[in-house]
Amino acid sequence: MSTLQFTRTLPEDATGAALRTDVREGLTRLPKSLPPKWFYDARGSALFEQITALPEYYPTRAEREILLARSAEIAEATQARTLIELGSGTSCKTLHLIDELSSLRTYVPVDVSETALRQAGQALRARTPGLTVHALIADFTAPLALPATDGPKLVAFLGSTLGNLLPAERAEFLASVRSLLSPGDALLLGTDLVKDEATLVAAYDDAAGVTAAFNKNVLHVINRELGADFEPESFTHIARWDAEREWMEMRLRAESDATVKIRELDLAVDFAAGEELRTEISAKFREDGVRTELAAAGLDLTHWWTDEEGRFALSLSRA
Ligand code: AVJ
Repeated sequence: MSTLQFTRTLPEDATGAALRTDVREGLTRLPKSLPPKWFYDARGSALFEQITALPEYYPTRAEREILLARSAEIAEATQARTLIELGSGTSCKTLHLIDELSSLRTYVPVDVSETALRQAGQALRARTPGLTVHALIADFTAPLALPATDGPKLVAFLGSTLGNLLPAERAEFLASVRSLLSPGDALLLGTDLVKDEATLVAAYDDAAGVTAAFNKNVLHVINRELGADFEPESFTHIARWDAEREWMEMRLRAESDATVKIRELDLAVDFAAGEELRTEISAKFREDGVRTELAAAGLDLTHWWTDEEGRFALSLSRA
């Protein structure tokens, strides 16, 4: 019989407290910035799901192509008995990998969204008899306490979410992942690759305007959660390639002078006409850079797979 279990390691108000700190810090410094994790309320998550189906947004399809082509090899190379997926969301892309991992006993999806975990857990339980699903409601950017499970372990971090962290945050994150692993365990990492600027900018500034709505959603989240009076329509969505740092940036540009009141923070924030608020970086990678960042965390890159068009990579590395 399959079993389904949930553990919450996020205190009930952790999210609210973290949002208040991030908004106060990010909006009282220059240049202003907000961490991308606050896009993802129910509406933001639905908009992100729409983004993954846009013709311009290739990363999700490219990563799925690699997972379909390589899951058998991943199973063979890892012999994993436990799969831990960080930021699992709906677990959609992972189903094929789970099917191929014949030695798998336990799946540990980790996400801040209990709703997404419940849906994924129910679906998996129906689909994969004999699999223990132990869902963790947790913020994977904070230190994780994992349930005791059999090795070898495989940690999966897909979707190029690593690219949403700044380089110093990535180093800290990879070191904390490494600390979860024992010799013989592995990390499966999805990374979007450096490519021509036009392709990248189109992926983050689609013709239908879904990414623009997703970007502005963070202002709706702050309005609702912190009693702020942002007028999302008076901000313009910007997607820009930083060729030096090799990352995409999403920004929101204030179109006129404005003062925004944030009631719950007892704070008034001034925007000058033309001022830009950074809402996301999405770093793009090269094989050498990924190998170097993994090595710095004590992980040895053993496999590097890309889609046919060379747009996206999955790598396997070992502790
Ligand atoms: C969360 C990493 C998958 O950076 O590409 C999509 C989020 N932002 N469009 C990315 C996102 C704008 C996305 N990931």
